Amino acid sequence: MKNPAPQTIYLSDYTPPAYLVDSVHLTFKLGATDTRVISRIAFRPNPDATSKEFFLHGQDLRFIGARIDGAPITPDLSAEGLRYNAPDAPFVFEAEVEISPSTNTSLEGLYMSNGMYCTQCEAEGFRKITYYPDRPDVMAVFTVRIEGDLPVLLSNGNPVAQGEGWAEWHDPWPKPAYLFALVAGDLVALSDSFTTRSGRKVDLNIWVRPGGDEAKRAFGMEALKKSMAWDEEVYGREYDLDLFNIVAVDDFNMGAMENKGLNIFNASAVLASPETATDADFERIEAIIAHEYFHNWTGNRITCRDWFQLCLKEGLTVFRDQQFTGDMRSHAVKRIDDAMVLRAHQFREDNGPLAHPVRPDSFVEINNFYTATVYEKGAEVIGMLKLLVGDADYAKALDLYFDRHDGDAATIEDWLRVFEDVTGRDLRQFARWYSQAGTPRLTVNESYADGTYQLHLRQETPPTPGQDTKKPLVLPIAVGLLNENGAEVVPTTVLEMTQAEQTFSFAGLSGKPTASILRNFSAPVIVKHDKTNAERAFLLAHDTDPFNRWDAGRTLAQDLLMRMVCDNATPDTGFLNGLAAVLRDDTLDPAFRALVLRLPSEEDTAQALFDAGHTPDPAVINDVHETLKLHIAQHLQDTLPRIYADMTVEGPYTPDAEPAGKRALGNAVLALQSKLDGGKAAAQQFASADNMTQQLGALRALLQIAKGENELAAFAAQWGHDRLVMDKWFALQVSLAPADQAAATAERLTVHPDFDIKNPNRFRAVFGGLRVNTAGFHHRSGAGYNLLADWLIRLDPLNPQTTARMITAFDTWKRYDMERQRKIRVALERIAGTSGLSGDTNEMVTRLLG
Ligand code: 0A1
Ligand code: ZN
Repeated sequence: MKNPAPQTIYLSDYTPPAYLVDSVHLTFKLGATDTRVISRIAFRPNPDATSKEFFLHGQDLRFIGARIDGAPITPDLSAEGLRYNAPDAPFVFEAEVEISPSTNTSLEGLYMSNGMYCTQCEAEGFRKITYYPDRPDVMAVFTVRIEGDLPVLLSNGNPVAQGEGWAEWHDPWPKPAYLFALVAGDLVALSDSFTTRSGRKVDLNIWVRPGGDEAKRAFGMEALKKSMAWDEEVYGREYDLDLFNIVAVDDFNMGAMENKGLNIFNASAVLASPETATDADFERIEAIIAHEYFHNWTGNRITCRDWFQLCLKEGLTVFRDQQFTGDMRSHAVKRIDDAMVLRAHQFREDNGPLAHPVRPDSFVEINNFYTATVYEKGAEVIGMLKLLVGDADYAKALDLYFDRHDGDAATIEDWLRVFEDVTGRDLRQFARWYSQAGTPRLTVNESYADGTYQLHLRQETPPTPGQDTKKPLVLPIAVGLLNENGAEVVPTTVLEMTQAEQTFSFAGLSGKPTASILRNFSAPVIVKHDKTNAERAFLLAHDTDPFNRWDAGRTLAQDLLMRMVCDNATPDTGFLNGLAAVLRDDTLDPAFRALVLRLPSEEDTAQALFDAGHTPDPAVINDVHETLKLHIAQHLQDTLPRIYADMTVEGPYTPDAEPAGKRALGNAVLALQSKLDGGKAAAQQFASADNMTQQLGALRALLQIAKGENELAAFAAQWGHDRLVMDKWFALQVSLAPADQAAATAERLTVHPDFDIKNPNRFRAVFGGLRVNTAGFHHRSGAGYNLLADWLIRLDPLNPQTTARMITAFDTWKRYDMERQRKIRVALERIAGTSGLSGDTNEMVTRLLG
């Protein structure tokens, strides 16, 4: 009864559930291969239903028996679930099933990770636990009894009773099944508490398995308390239970999960110590803890009507965690980081065969839609809405949203309606952001005469799969004008573009200004603006908007890299001097300077070349990037040691933004310095580092110049016992291997005794490392493609979700030459032709092949 035939599900086919659930009682009798799940569910007919069919989802369950109102029944069982001709009146349904957590390698439903029982139910994993209407618009109050020979037994909500070998939990807040969670194991907690502003004392715990991770919990706890305080201050949202548990698990498909009162985290997304985690890890952990905590209101109290509305909770929650990180650290740096992520992942998605709207209108497997488009572009859409309505009305709209929809399973229409009701705006055109896929191109032309400057703007969104024609979107375009001295003559103004072509005028100027367009990245678009390099250099030196200042440098670098590829250009001193000026400017935040120093990635250059009508050759791109880095290093030769010394951080390590910024610039300088000194300074930093940021930064600098053999061995000897650190060791070697050795390096690591195909973090370390090594993955031999295909075919029967996510490595294939395309097609067809391929992977490979 495996692999039911794939079925496409359409947003337009939504119908309300036939039955609603008032309460659920679950009893788990835990056993590694034979867990019994006994359910008692109070159903009643839904007055709004359009169908009366009683259907419960269920997958991979061993049916023991079922009853309705105490009388045994014989339901129709299929691979998808259970059907029965149920009463058209309230009734109690009971069922008993058996499941096998220890053989569940999909990491969905109830499974085991290093001796610990844990669950992952979003999106449709609850149906692997018991028969249930596994859809988010069925919300119910859960009571759970766990019986098992393990010291810690956790579920959602509050503990009600416990004894030797059992515990009972009750969650007073109605929730959809995807927020159900259970954890059982030998666990130890770091405990603390937080008192909400209305005086509720909340017990906080971060649970880990004993034996090494205990010292890595403190940072997460501080992040949790900061998140709780921030949501009260900024959104007026308080926590609503007496207990908040976080559990770290080693085997997890994603970052973390917002189960009500019992968040489950990939260990890598919560555990950190200065010796084992980098500054970037600390920042990411703080953001993920905030994200999952913020879901308590945006996701849990107000959930999604159906999975097409995923961006309702995810876009908003990402937006909230981005605001939080900006408040905790630096808004300018955060905005640049977010834009880089969006461009690298979401623009890439939009440009390829996997493009889809923020709210898709069909899917086969919802797990395949936890994407950069739903998450990151979803957050951008909210940022634009906030910019258009202003901060005050945004706050009012959010208050109305929480008031009006608390306890609801809501839709994007509900979300937009609160903004319409608060502002009186008509948001129908704006709503296209949710339904239209693709990245708009914004072409800018300018003219100036008699003191009036005009911006002629044109927007165009290229076709995407299934959407050939596009309509104009509402684009908030933040613009500022600078005079020839770099003074701002028109401060940031938000233009609201609604037509395909539109002109905006600025009168009363005393000379032709330089325009700074799309400040703070005010809309997720690609700007096409034929500025001269002198104008870009001017903005790099003078723009008062930090985002555009950085972006001017970025565009200069991208333009130069393209000219180096296409015209054999050599780096001009104008560019190099501009970079040097930023680097030496002590008034600028080191974190910002580090970002300016960072070149576009090879992936960025490949996409930029393709956009400009060329066929990118990853090997040439790799050469050119290395050449430019060397030029930069040589040009900055005299400055590098001084800046490196200036970036020394005194005192004990803290992961705060300020010292982290210094270390980021220090490491960026070290990477350049290594090109000149053969790795001398990097070897020194490696030997003396007392934190992972500097240890790893040094190792990276060495591997980049094909050195660091001894350091790699020393690193493994030092950290062999630490899974999370060893993931870095696996990833780094593959991602920085010379192009012709990347696949061989990955393959060699798959036979390392610590490689474990069943652990997603380790699998991603090796094959995610291969994927980001653009020249290596796309080496003309095709070895990278073949190796990844081999391993995806091996992984699919064990873990379809991670397989389907990793296959996206191939999504840029149409940009390459015919020979590479042919090799990728062969690899993809080999995957597609594998017998018993999962629905997840099958959907992805089908979309990739187009
Ligand atoms: N809602 C979680 C993401 C998540 C989604 C699916 C998962 O398993 C298939 C796990 C986590 C979040 O946004 O953090
Ligand atoms: Zn989320």
